[in-house]
Amino acid sequence: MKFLFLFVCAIAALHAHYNGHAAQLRRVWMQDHCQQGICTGIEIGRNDYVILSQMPIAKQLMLTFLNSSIAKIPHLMFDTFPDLQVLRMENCSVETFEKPQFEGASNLMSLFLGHNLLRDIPKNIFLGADNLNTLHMNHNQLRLLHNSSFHALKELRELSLADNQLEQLPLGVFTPLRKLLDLNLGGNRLAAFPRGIFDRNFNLTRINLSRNRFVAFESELFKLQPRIKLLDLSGNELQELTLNFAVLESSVHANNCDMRKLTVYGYIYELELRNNSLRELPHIPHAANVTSLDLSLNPLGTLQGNPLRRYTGLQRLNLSATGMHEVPEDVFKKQTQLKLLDISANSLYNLKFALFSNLKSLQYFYFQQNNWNCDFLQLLMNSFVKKRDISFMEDATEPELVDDYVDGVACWYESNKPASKKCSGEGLSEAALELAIVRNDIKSFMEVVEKKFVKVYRMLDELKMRL
Ligand SMILES: *[C@@H]1O[C@H](CO)[C@@H](O)[C@H](O)[C@H]1NC(C)=O
Ligand SMILES: *[C@@H]1O[C@H](CO)[C@@H](O)[C@H](O)[C@H]1NC(C)=O
Ligand SMILES: *[C@@H]1O[C@H](CO)[C@@H](O)[C@H](O)[C@H]1NC(C)=O
Ligand SMILES: *[C@@H]1O[C@H](CO)[C@@H](O)[C@H](O)[C@H]1NC(C)=O
Ligand SMILES: *[C@@H]1O[C@H](CO)[C@@H](O)[C@H](O)[C@H]1NC(C)=O
Ligand SMILES: *[C@@H]1O[C@H](CO)[C@@H](O)[C@H](O)[C@H]1NC(C)=O
Ligand SMILES: *[C@@H]1O[C@H](CO)[C@@H](O)[C@H](O)[C@H]1NC(C)=O
Ligand SMILES: CC(=O)N[C@H]1CO[C@H](CO)[C@@H](O)[C@@H]1O
Repeated sequence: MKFLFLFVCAIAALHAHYNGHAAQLRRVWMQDHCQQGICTGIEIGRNDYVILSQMPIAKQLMLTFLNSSIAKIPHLMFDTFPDLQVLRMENCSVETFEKPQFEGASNLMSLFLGHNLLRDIPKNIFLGADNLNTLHMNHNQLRLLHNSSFHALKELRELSLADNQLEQLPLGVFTPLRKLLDLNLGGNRLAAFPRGIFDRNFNLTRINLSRNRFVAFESELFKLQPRIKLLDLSGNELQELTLNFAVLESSVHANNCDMRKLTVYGYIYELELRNNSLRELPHIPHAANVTSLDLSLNPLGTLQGNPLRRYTGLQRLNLSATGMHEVPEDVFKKQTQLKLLDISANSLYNLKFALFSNLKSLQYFYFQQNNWNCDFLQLLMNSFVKKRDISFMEDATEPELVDDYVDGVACWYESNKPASKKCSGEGLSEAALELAIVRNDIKSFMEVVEKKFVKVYRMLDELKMRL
């Protein structure tokens, strides 16, 4: 009986929807293509009207489509698989939705439609999928959303719209998503949000806005969210950022932003600020609560004026490639809980041992890719690193004009002094500093030259092609 009903429906729908179009009625028997929930080699065109089975197939909870070209989710999908909870149709060239698309999909919990060709999420399209929990539509070609694109998704927890072409969002678009926890809008073209766009999403805790075009960010937008766990603002055009949250529970990422100044009010525990233009440490009244701080690839220079004194709870600190020529001896005085310290890829020649006196918890110390004096480095290894059984890293690539290695870490002898003279680790001669700087200049000069050569060769190749 059910089959008959289905079939009649199908024919009726066919007439209703495709009157005048070159619609094709096709049978794609799922049992021929699917094994244990994995379906391969299915082709469904834009105008096909497919029947998937003679009977509804019960107890099929998950379906994954591979190597298939499916212009649209078959109309009878959820009639054929009434128990379906997870549907994966990624990288299947899905280009459009059909209306109604999710009728009977009330068991559907997760829908993965990433890496397809969708351009639009029509109004009210999710009617019927009222228990959907996870929706991924990353890597499609979405440009615009409607204010009712997500209507009916009152149970949705996780939404990814990453890597689309969204430029603006309409004000009511997230309103139906009362339970939304995790929103990924990374890799779009957003420059601003309408004020109040998240005012109904009280449970939102993870927000990914990386690789967009934000030049400013207003934490006002999230004034109703009591606890933010993750905020990713990497790859935007922010120059100055002020965050004002009650609690930022775990992490803020703001890499590659050209950011010069950061201020955070409220509590924050992890900060990843790699590859920005920071010349000073972030200003954080509650710095004592920060446990992890990544400042690598920022032009901080030598840390004068004891800038870490308020960061008393730090456990991980990355100062790799921050342009340090020396490290002031009292800079880590308050870091008694520091477990990991990375000062690699700077221009350090030696350090003062007083630096280590309060680093009682240190377990990982990375200092490769510097301009170490060999005598100092030997001393550092023997009287600190190995003595305390601290992990370190070797130099992976051979630096220019290297003199020697100590336990795999490159170093140089001071050319004007006998190599055997023990370096006390105290003081830093002007000449040595200059030498270190010159070495660094040579290093970057070589890099530039190499890049230029690659470019010249590429241009030559292109010329050849054209001739
Ligand atoms: C997908 O197709 C390729 C070739 O077209 C084939 O090598 C591969 O095994 C197929 N994968 C599956 C899971 O069927
Ligand atoms: C998508 O599938 C095609 C074959 O159907 C394959 O060649 C391609 O690598 C896949 N892309 C991704 C991102 O999975
Ligand atoms: C949704 O957008 C339409 C125009 O596309 C507008 O007329 C309507 O008022 C909007 N509804 C809400 C709730 O914002
Ligand atoms: C944010 O989303 C992008 C794109 O999907 C991803 O590469 C990145 O890892 C995400 N960030 C975090 C912190 O998960
Ligand atoms: C740093 O960011 C710039 C763009 O701001 C990018 O071109 C570069 O590859 C990044 N470097 C690293 C090591 O991430
Ligand atoms: C912040 O750190 C202080 C001192 O370590 C601690 O007493 C306080 O409970 C922390 N506050 C939060 C919200 O984590
Ligand atoms: C420190 O930062 C550099 C550059 O971003 C990165 O390569 C390195 O892995 C980081 N160190 C640790 C211990 O994570
Ligand atoms: C999972 C979760 O955080 N749920 C909360 C969502 O927000 C409501 C209030 O709007 C809370 O009552 C829930 O606990």
